[in-house]
Amino acid sequence: MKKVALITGITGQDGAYLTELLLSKGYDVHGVKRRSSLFNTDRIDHLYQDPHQQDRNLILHYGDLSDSTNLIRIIQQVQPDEIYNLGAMSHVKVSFDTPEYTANADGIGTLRILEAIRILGLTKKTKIYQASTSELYGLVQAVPQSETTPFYPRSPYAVAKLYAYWITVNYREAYGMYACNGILFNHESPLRGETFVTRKITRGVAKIAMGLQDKLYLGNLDAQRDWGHAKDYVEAMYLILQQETPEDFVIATGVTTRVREFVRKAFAETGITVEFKGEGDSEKGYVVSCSDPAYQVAVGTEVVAVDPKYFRPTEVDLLIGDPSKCQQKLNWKPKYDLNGLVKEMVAADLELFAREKLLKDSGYEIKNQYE
Ligand code: NDP
Ligand code: GDR
Repeated sequence: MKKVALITGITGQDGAYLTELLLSKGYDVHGVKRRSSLFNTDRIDHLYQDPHQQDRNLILHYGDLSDSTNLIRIIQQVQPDEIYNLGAMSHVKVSFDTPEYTANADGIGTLRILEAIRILGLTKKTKIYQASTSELYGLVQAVPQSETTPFYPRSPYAVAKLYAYWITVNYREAYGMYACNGILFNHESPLRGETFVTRKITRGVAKIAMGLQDKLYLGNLDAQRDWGHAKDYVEAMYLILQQETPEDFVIATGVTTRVREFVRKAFAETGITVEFKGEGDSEKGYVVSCSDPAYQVAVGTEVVAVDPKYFRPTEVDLLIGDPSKCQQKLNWKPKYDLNGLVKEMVAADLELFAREKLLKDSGYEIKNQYE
C-alpha cells in the first residue's frame, strides 16, 4: 500500500525538500498551499504535475492554518498516514510586527490540525510531525541545548511555537496519538527565504561580487547559530515519524557560528577577503583582497554595514544543539557541514544573478528588492 502524506507549508523551503524526499520513497504527497495574488509554487514547480493528468502523486489543496473547516475537509478527503505541519509565519523579526497573526497560524494552527485528526476519528491512523524550533530555548539557560533544556521563548514567534509544542505533547498523552515535535535548529539552503540572514548574505555577496550591489546591511553580527542544511533536516523529520513510539527530538549539528563568520565564509567563496573593523552599530566590513579575477571589488571598499533596524527587541544570542539523541535513536547524521552549505548557497546565488547581470549588461533595467 502506498503511504499518503499531507504537508502544510509545502511551498516553503522545507516543504519543497520534504516533498522531493517523500516522492522518492513512493508516497502520494498532498500539500496545503495558500491562495496568493502571485504564483507561489516556485520551489516545487519542478515536481508539479498537470492537474489534468491521471494517477498524480503530488496534489495541492488550497487552504490556510487559520481556517479549521478547510483543514478538516482536506484531512477528511486525503485520509493521510502522516501529516507534516510545516506551515507557519516563520520569520522571527516579522513576528514582532504581526504577533496576533503569528499566534493564530503557528500556535492555534497546530491545535486545529490535531483537533481535525481527533474529530475525524483518525487518532490511531494519522501520525503527526510538528515543526518545533530551537527558538523555544531563547534566552540561554544551558548549552548545548537538548530535549531536556528548559524553554525561555524570546519572540511572539517562539511563544506561539511553545504553545504548538505543548499542545502536540498533550494530544499525544491525552489521546494516544503518534504526535511528535522535531526541535530543529536553523537549517538553510539555496531555497531559503531571501530575508533570513544566511540567504540575505549569500545573495548580497553574489551581487556585490558581480557589481550589482554596493553594500550589505545587516543587524546583529554577534548572534551565534547552529546552521545545518535543509536537505539533511527533512530526512530527520521523516525518521521521527518512522519510530516504534512517538518522541520529541532535537535536530542539530552541534556546531555554532557567528553571523560575522558566515559573512566572511560567503565572501571567501568569491575569492574576496573581508575584514571587520569597529564595534556595535559602527562595525563595518572592508575588502582586503580579491583572488578571483572574475570578482574584483576595489580593496578598501566598505561592503558590510550594520543597520540597527534589523535588531530585534529581544534577541536569541546563542544556539547550539546537542544531537546525541537523534544520532543514537534515529541514526541521523548530516551529510553537509557549514562550509559545504555556504559553498552551495553562494554558487546558487552567483548563478541566479549571472542571469540578472546579463540582462543589465544588455541594457534592461533591473529592479533591486530591499529588505
Ligand atoms: P518557510 O517560511 O520557507 O515556509 C513556511 C510555509 O508555511 C510556506 O509554505 C508558507 O506559505 C506557509 N504558511 C505560512 N502561513 C501559513 C498559513 N497561515 N497557512 C498555511 N500555510 C502557511 O519556512 P521553512 O520551510 O524554513 O520552515 C518550515 C517550518 O519549520 C516552519 O514551521 C518553521 O517555523 C519551522 N522551523 C524552521 C527552521 C528553519 O531553520 N528553517 C528551524 C525550526 C523550525 P507561502 O509560501 O504561501 O508563504
Ligand atoms: P532565526 O533566523 O531568527 O534564527 O530564525 P534569521 O536568519 O532570521 O536570524 C538569525 C540571526 O541573524 C541575526 N541577523 C539577521 N537576521 C536577519 N533575518 N536579517 C538580518 O539582516 C540580520 N542580521 C543579523 C538575527 O538577529 C538572528 O540572531 C530561523 C527561522 O527559520 C525560524 O522559523 C526558525 O524557527 C529558527 O531559525 C530556528
